[in-house]
Amino acid sequence: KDTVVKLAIATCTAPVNIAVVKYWGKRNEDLILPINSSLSVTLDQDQLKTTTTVASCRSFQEDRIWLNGKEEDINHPRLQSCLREIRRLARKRRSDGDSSVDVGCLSHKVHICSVNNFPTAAGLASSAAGFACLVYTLARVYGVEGELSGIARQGSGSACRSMYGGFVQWIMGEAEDGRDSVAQQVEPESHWPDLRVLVLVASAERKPVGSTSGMQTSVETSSLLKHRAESVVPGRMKQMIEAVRKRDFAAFADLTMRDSNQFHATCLDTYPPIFYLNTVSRQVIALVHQYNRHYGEARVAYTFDAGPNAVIYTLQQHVAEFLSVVRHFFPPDNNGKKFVTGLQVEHLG
Ligand code: 2P0
Repeated sequence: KDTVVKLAIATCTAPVNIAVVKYWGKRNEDLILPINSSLSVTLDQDQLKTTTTVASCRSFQEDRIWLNGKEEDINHPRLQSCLREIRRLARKRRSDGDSSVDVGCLSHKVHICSVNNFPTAAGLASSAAGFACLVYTLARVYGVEGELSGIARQGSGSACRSMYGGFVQWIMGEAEDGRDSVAQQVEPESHWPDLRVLVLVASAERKPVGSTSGMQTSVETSSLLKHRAESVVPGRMKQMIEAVRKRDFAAFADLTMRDSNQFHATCLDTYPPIFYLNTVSRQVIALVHQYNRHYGEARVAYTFDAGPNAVIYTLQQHVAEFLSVVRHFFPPDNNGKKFVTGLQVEHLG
């Protein structure tokens, strides 16, 4: 019996989320506390997602991590924050009498293996799905349940929103220690079944300025960002939640596009300025407005994160027609279109 080695193992998946009210700027860099609340839609589990396996074993000498098959540095401060906080929570729950916490595992090292099902060429932020998945899977191995978005937040801000499905808000909170800066589901995924997401890839290149350093410079230099956080986002969050609750696509689309535009305006107001959109992005913006104008109503909405690729929100009944319009104006080249399971990812020209 001495040769039996106890191994605890869990595999989980977490999807990417796409914000319609954007997070941009921190008030606390270490705890990852934002200057404004944000709201996003978490994609389906069968779309863009991260799959993570965590194994814990007495014979492991050290914590280790592999991302997409390549071993990475486990000492990354944000990884360390997540590991430390989950272990701290597990110990606390255990001392509070929660018998589902696996005490044996707690003293063991972990091996973490994480893969994305989408090509990095799609240029979509993977840190949200990645840290959400890591925190959730670690929690499973240790037997911890309940509110974990505050820990995922410490891996990457946007990760806290991927801890829930459907329509999710990240409440900025007020506490200095971040205890009230957590994600909350506004409506479940089943709430708006005909809402669709398309990803239009305008460039597969790496973004020139990463989100973390980009938003830091914006906080330091952009007065527009301060105005946005203090005077625009609070009202917009209320309006967006109402649009989602009522399934009012026209209002949802209008708020989504305005918020994306204001986020990119704050990037331009940052000094030196940050340019995430390119010529193709601007053509997509013009096309969407022309398409909506043609019908006299908002049928399609664009939103852009820290890169030139457009994420399109529309309703199921408009997908085929809008895609045919996109293909007409951006005929696929020889590299052609790419499809990611369940979600249409279209490469533009
Ligand atoms: C968002 N983005 O709300 C916004 C819109 C990009 C543009 O959240 O420093 O990778 O890890 O907290 O979460 C990207 O920022 O930054 C992001 P960190 P994160 O989705």
